[in-house]
Amino acid sequence: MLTRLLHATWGILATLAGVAAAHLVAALTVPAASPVLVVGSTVIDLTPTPLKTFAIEQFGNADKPILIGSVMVGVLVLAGIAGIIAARRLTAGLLMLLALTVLVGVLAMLRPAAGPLDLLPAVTAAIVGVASLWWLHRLESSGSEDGATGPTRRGVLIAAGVLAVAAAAFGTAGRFISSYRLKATDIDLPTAAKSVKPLPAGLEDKIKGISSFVTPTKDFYRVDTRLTLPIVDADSWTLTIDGDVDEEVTLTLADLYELEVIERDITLTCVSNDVGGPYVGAARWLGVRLTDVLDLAGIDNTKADQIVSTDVEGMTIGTPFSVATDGRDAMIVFGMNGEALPREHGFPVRMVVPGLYGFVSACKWITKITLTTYDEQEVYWTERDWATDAPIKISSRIDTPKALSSTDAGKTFIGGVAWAQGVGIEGVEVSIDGGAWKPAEMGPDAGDDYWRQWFVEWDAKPGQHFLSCRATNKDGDLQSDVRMKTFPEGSSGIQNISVTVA
Ligand SMILES: Nc1nc2c(c(=O)[nH]1)N[C@H]1C(S)=C(S)[C@@H](COP(=O)(O)O)O[C@H]1N2
Ligand SMILES: [Mo]
Repeated sequence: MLTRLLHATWGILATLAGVAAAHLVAALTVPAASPVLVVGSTVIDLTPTPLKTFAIEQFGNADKPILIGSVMVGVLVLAGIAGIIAARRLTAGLLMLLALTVLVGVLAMLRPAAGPLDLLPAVTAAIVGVASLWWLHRLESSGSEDGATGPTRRGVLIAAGVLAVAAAAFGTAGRFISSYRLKATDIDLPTAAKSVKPLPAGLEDKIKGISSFVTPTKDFYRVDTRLTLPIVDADSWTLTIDGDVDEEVTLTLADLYELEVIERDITLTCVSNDVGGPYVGAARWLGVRLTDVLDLAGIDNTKADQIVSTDVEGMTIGTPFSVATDGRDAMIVFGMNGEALPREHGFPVRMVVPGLYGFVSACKWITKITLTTYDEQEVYWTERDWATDAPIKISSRIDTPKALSSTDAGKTFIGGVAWAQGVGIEGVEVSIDGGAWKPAEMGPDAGDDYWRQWFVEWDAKPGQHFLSCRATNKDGDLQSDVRMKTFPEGSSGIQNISVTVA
């Protein structure tokens, strides 16, 4: 038993050294081609939609660390088995390890937009992993053949220690290099042709716990399929407009800056945001009009009904052509809240279309815009049965008090935010313990594409209470009370929270 454990450890150590060396090589070349991330991304892409929705809703932004952890555990179990097999038949154990790295290599190359460099980490893992396992077993078996246990045993242990230290060093170096390369790059942003007024002060100073009127960039929700952030170089980045256009064009960042630069306040929402959920944020976006960009390629004669955005890694997002070109402020964005777009949110350039959920509009790290039809091309989410045309539903959220929290009895506030991008929020009503709907006081209005804060005063009496809110847009449409799940076109229903007053 003990020897088995030891042999499993050899397999695990050899694999760790291989994976860490590969991670280092990936950090220097293509970070996303690191073996654990390749397996993780494949799992994400193959995960059935209901499970993915469940993971996003249950684990929130912890879904990725949980996934990486599980992949790592899976890999190490297989590595342990390879170690045990190698003790019986060295070739068989080595072949098993090799087969694992070949699988990683194949998965790496199957990723959209993969280039030859993507193979390098898997090759590194194969060489380092297989050589390490061979080394450990050779040292060990040379010991047992001689019958000399002492010094050779020590030799194996020293070798094991060397591998452990090497793995830790490779891993740390990889992390260090990645984080260095991920540092925000300085770019000189242009200013908007017509400067927009600073936003009025929000209610956050008055109503403790309410979402701030502008979401600070560092707190802005992040939803994407990626395990590592793409490192895109702003100087060599280009945006190509192709497909059913008069003439294909390719633009640099400097070319974009030549167009009329606009700045808009827009609230972004994820289709995976359940009633009362966190995947919504409001920011001031700097960029150019999508239609100005499309006009450079010429779209007067186009028969396209879908705009497909492709990111630097080949991920695709499809936007209804008629919606994006109906006069709303659909944007190609390079600035967020007065700074360059952070890597998390699409550096150097992304799309933002007010009124459409992010998964059908807000492609980050965009590099190509293709005018096509829904018949001709399916994109990432529609391949997974999500809706193609998904307008954001009227919605409102209670930020304070928090669901299931306890509050002191006495005068307090119930407050939150509401959004109805494109039409704008007229008002919000609140119901306490199922009582009559009572209008809330509204915060400032920064335009129809932006959310509004709201609050009511509440004289909270001891006991358990139920609080609900609902919004009305400027067309007089009331937020739907029909309960719908996030899949396939966004949640609806009335948030109803329970709080305890003591
Ligand atoms: N390239 C790319 N762009 C993407 C995604 C993605 O997975 N990859 N996710 C989309 C989704 S589902 C949403 S809700 C928004 C979220 O943008 P944020 O992370 O900046 O908040 O980005 C969209 N753009
Ligand atoms: Mo989303």
